[in-house]
Amino acid sequence: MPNRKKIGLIGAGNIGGELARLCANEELGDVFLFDIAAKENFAKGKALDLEQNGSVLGYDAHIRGTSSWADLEGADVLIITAGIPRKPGQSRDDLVATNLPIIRDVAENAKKVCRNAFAIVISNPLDAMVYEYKRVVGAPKSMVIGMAGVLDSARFQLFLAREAGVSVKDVRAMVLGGHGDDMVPVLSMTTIHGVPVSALIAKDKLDKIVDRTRKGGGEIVNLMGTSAYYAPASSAVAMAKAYLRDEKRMLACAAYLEGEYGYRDLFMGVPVVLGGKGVEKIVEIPLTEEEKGMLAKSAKSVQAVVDICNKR
Ligand code: A3D
Repeated sequence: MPNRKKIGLIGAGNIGGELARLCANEELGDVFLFDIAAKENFAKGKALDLEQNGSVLGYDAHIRGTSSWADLEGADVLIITAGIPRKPGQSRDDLVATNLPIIRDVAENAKKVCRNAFAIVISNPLDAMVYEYKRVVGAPKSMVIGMAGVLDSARFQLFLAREAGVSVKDVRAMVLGGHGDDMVPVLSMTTIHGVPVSALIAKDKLDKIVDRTRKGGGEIVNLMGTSAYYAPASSAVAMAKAYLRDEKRMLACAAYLEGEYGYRDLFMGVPVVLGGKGVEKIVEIPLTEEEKGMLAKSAKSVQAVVDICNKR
């Protein structure tokens, strides 16, 4: 089946299951839902349920649950959610101790069986985990990316739409920087169908929305006791689709920086053009002095977590 793409989903938990459903529904390729040996049957069960779902919904995708890396041989795309999600009261950075060894294990195996795959990392703390994945695999910067900005921008857009009383479809916004509490919602570039958002929403309301966006992940963790998974999965699938279908989408993603925005040897959320060659371009947009300051603060936080990882 030379034309069928192979998609490896590493981690068959909440996001992994939703990723499999979306990839199958869009018929992006054959899906391998991977988890640790203790959860192989769980992954197999989810895969079977989702294949049967295709008979009802009318999609035809092969979905296999597995705990064998050999099944990932030659995968075109890997989406990595392996690790634990946050619990109420935890920060994303609290996950380093658990998720760092997991991401190293995943990267070591990916390096052996599918080092050329376009890899999208979702595991938290995102910017440090995607850095570690790239470091271990030794993949080119165009082929490794972190999912956060699409999700954070989606949250920001929703809150703005609800406040302005308009459809979320008409709000355009981008959230840059690290995937932490000091992420940078770029207000200067945010519009409602081309109209600057500051003309339609009062400053005090905008400030509250920026704050809610920054804490958007925590809000859901506090409600559900675990991380969000529908919107995170949709965000990653939008990125995978941009690669598989050479869509040239401009999306906010955690990309490896080599001087862009004044940062080097760091993954952080920036606008990128995603197409058939992976990260085809990092787009440098003009930021206000205030936004540059916020980005600097965010970069410092990301670097601090990377430094912790480098010492372990
Ligand atoms: P969960 O439902 O617990 O699934 C994670 C799965 O990873 C579990 O089934 C584990 O068994 C599996 N796993 C553990 N170790 C390995 C390993 N070595 N190899 C393969 N699989 C393994 O979590 P989830 O799906 O809700 O979240 C997954 C990750 O995404 C967490 O780290 C979350 O914090 C993160 N997350 C990130 C965002 C971003 O926006 C970046 C949003 C939401 C969640």
